[in-house]
Amino acid sequence: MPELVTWELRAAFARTLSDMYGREVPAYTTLLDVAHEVNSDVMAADPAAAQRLGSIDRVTAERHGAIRLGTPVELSQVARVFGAIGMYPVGFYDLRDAGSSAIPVVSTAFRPVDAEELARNPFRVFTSVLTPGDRRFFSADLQARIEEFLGRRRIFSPDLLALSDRAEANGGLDSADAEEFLHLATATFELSPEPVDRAWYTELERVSAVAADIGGVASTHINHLTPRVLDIDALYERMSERGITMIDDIQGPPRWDGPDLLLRQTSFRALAEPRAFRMPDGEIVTDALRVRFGEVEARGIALTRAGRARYDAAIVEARERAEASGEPDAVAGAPRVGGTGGRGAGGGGAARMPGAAGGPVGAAGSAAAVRRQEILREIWARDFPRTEAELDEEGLAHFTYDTYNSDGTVGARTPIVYEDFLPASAAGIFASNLTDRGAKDSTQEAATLDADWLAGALGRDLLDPFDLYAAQSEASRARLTEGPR
Ligand code: OOG
Ligand code: NI
Repeated sequence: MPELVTWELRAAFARTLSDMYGREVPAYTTLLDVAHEVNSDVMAADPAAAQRLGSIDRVTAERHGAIRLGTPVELSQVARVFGAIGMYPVGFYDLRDAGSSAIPVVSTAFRPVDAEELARNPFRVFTSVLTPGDRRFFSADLQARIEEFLGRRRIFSPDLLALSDRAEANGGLDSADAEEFLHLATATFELSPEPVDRAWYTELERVSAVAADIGGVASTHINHLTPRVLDIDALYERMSERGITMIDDIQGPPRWDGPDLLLRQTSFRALAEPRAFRMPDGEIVTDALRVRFGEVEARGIALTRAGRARYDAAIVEARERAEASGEPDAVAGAPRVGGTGGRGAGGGGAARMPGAAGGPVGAAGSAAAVRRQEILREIWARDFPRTEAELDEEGLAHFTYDTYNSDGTVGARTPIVYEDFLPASAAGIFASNLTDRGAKDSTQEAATLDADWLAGALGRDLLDPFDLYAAQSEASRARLTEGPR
């Protein structure tokens, strides 16, 4: 047995990454403090309810991060690094069409897959790759120059990859190797001090800030690290009280009096951080870039395909209704076009108080956001049952089962927590950090990039989240010894 087994290595990596991010992005530390406060309060009020979707130890340690890569080769390499810590690619997200902004990436999420592994440490990383072959965003000439630039950079060192392969093959690493792995892996995701080529960065920025963030620099970085909170509405208010301006909306399902479903997320905008730029004449100047931000999430029950179809339809309906009442970009939480960047944390102005417009508690920032929450709540009341039992009976959500009753019905069900992401919310998180929508020419041809393409790029199976939840539920039924089969 290696001295640190896979899950211990994963937990250690989540910690070293969190320590690094806390040192580099102080607002993240504030977010962690507030998340801890909120979680303690929710635990104190009702420990059983608080832990319905995971133990407090799991929730306290729980984080997700996000990275953005440039090429299929980089994707296959990061898959080895995450494979070393028991994280595998789950799900395909196409953000090119998921929102109203130009986001030229497709994505997956690396995470543990087995229930026991998730319970030990559920660290996950949302991982995106640039799509330079998509003509709606990039000309053939620009594609060639991007690929040339990205082909020259090396993000993952040979030492890190060798240690990763050894860890995956042996189910862990001995202490000295583990320390080296953690050091190299964490350093890979730090913000690089290397000067950024101003002209190249600006050229890519004209297409999309995301393209510049990925293809404009010779490195990658973790761009946020998200804690899990048991009451995201309370967190939103307390962050605002501390003077950190959150985006307008809590994305995903509304606050309501039924079970927590899927995932609710909100974020604060990237802070301006000093970066060195190399100007065309060779001079190095310091300017600011906004590339790292903060996000928090609350997790709910995993929906079945049928439940998810109902969710997706509800989100579309809510957006249409909000648009009809004059609020474009409503549910995605995207910024107004042409925003100047002044709405972020530290962007001046007092924090907005939620509910200031007289809206119900739980609505986020502005009067418009309050209205969007109301629309969502109306749709939820109409479309989703208010109890776990009904969600199960209608086949809308996933559960595990402990016993059968004598009449053949299930005696005790436990909801399966949603471990994945939501494309519309992800697009909203991207968009909330862009100051304009970039340029997307929809008359041009889209590149065909689907789950099979991504699996090929990763060099691994791409797992389907719905299949994973269904298998977990079925396995619990199969384990039942009493009752009908
Ligand atoms: C990833 C955004 C997606 C989430 O929580 O939906 C994400 C990114 O900005 O790179 O992290
Ligand atoms: Ni996120």
